[in-house]
Amino acid sequence: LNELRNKNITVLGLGITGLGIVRFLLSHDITPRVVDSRAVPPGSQWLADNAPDCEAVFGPLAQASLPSADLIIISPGIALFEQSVAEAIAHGVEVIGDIELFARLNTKPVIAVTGSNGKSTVVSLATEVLTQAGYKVGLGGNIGTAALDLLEQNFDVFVLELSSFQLETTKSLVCTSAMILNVTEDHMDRYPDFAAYCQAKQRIYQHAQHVVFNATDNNTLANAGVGVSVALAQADYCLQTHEGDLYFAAHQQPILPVSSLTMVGKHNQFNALAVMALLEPLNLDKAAFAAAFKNFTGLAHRCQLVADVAGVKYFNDSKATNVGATVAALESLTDDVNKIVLIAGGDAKGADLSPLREPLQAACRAVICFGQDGAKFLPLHEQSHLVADLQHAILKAQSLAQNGDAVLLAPACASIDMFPNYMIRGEAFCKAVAELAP
Ligand code: UMA
Ligand code: ADP
Repeated sequence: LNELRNKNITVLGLGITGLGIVRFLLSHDITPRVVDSRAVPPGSQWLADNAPDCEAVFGPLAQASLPSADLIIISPGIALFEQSVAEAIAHGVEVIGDIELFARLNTKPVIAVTGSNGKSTVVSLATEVLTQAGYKVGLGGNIGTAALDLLEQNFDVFVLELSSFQLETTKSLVCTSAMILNVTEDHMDRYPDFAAYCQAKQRIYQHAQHVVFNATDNNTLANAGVGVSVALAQADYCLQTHEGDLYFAAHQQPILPVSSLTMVGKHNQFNALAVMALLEPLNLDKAAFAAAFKNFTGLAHRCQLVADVAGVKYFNDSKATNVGATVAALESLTDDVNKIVLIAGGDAKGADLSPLREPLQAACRAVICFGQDGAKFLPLHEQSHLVADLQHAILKAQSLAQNGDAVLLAPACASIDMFPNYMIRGEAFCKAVAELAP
């Protein structure tokens, strides 16, 4: 911290992350300069009310003279290749993220998770297990709480969900345990290619003491090739039949029956195994896992059964904001329903949608699409219909779904073209479904 005191610090971005950084620095009597390209960033009112002495520059970054800083602490929503940031880096300015600052100051164990899908579910379930085991857990990062807001709250252990954006600007994080759950295409508007996205995720393993990877996804392997593997079959942590029942097993030992997990779907069984593997170094009692697996019913907007209208089940998976998550939803629902009418579309973030073709062909009666990139779904299924908005999509889906089918909102796209975020999109879906006449 003393090192920071002598520096001219610019906090770049004033959203959740930026506010976390500013609050932390101010609490240590360090007054940064605050810059955001938005005219009125989310934290501007807080800053005006609580830190009127902080110099704030809101608006085009070119006017913020970033190269004059000694240190820029950047928010994950701003790319390092952004021209003004790139100029500052070329000028020799050190640029780090909030997780890097957290890492430099933290002394507690960190369990960290990245991946394209399942991060929030895995960190939330891990937190529940640790809580059941009596730990005071600081859960934060990409899941929504800035890590620096947690740092000084006297937690026993931190569980961090880390995005590729956060990892890009992190180099000192020592993880007690770390995992890349999976890597499927996402955020292609922020990376030159898929390899660059994978590389960003790999940074989670840099100083990890216990590496966990997905045995079915080579992109999750650490460069050194070491680690504990997780998969539904043939891995250190996998499913295993024991006395006629399917079990979550660790190193060939059955630990708990799969029926002890309240969450449904194969991907959630994988997530439960991931949690067990991640927490291996802590040697927790089996009872903590049993209690957490039972209590944890899953997060909202992830493959959530919303209603059953005239023999058709409606699922809200608004958090399926990329192709991989939509494929997981289709695969996990096919066991329980006849055919699926999928509602998809929004901002595809530059993704290649073609990997959806086969799962759509296998599982779907029809595809109803809408939004900015809705038309891109049309060639993927012969029964596809482009409609104006989510409301029309639900009505069209209802008209096509048959008894025993599911209507699934799993858009494979971000919501920002038509909604403030995926939660509001999911809530709009739930509300419209509630109003459907049987
Ligand atoms: N922005 C500007 N100008 C700026 C700063 C930001 O236009 O000067 C824009 C960004 O492009 C972005 C938005 O503002 O569209 C928010 O960016 P931010 O960096 O201010 O975001 P925060 O509010 O700090 O929230 C971030 C994460 N957001 C992103 O990485 C975009 C949150 O994850 C995270 O919960 C929070 O930090 C706490 O760690 C959200 C997210 O969408 C849920 N993450 C992506 C994902 O999960 O796919 C990576
Ligand atoms: P993230 O935080 O990585 O976005 P979430 O737990 O919020 O992950 O889930 C996001 C989406 O991914 C949801 O649609 C969910 O059903 C799906 N999902 C959850 N776990 C997995 C997994 N292990 N593999 C693929 N998809 C998954």
